[in-house]
Amino acid sequence: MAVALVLVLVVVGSVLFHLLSPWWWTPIASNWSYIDNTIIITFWITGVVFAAVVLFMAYCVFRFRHRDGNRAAYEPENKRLESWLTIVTAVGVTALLVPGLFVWSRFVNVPSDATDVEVVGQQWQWSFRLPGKDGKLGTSDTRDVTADNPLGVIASDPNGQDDVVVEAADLHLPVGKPVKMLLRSIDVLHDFYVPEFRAKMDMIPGSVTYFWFTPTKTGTFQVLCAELCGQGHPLMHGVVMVDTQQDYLAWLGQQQTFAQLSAPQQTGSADQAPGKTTASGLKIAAKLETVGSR
Ligand SMILES: [Cu+2]
Repeated sequence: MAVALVLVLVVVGSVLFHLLSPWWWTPIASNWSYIDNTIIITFWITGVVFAAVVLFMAYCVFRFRHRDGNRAAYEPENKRLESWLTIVTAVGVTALLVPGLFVWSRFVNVPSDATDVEVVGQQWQWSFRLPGKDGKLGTSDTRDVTADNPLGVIASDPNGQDDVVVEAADLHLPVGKPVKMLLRSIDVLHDFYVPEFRAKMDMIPGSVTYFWFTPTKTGTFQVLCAELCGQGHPLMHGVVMVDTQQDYLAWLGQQQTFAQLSAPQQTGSADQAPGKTTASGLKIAAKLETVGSR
């Protein structure tokens, strides 16, 4: 009896927690309402099945409890029950999977007018690269990463010279314009995640993964790393600011291109490269100290 009551309380508690909980999704700021809809469908199916199974268990515990003189009927096969359960399970699993397939097909089919934006993850910071006036990103290679070329842009590729490099700083995007996020990692697995955009994907050293989205609201959004990537993982934050077209162009005008960033190296400013490395190293060391003291 007590067990049956506990099972009922688990169901009632779970439903109440869901309805009254103050924690819910952040307001959406991209075109991916399909993803929210898919999660809601999944939530309803798994929620109804959870409540039905646990309440049925509570009913059985109560209804078939031990009573002196009662004997259980032995019924190893029940064709009708088995086919009924198979059909219901098949329908449920199909309803869980099919909406996801439709959303996935939209997710990986990038609109032709999407602008490329490269995101580079490394322990434990985010950097970005935008195509310059030619509209093309130059090729890159992790083997070319140095203090002066933090993203490993291949210097001999003319397409890369005008690329805008945003190292360990905020990314800006124009509102209402589709972007294709090209995701690279130069050390371990990371995962670029902005909750408001709903889209996210793992970044795998040695390959370029991608997703696309259209920012639908201006504002400042936090970037999180959604893949455990080492000691500094919880501090791997970044910022994406979605601007009006005018603000975006103003920001873009202030950014440095790969050619500009590589220029001091050629003129022989000897102190610059080691100074930069030390600053970046100190920042990470300071972050780690904070992690250690928690
Ligand atoms: Cu990470």
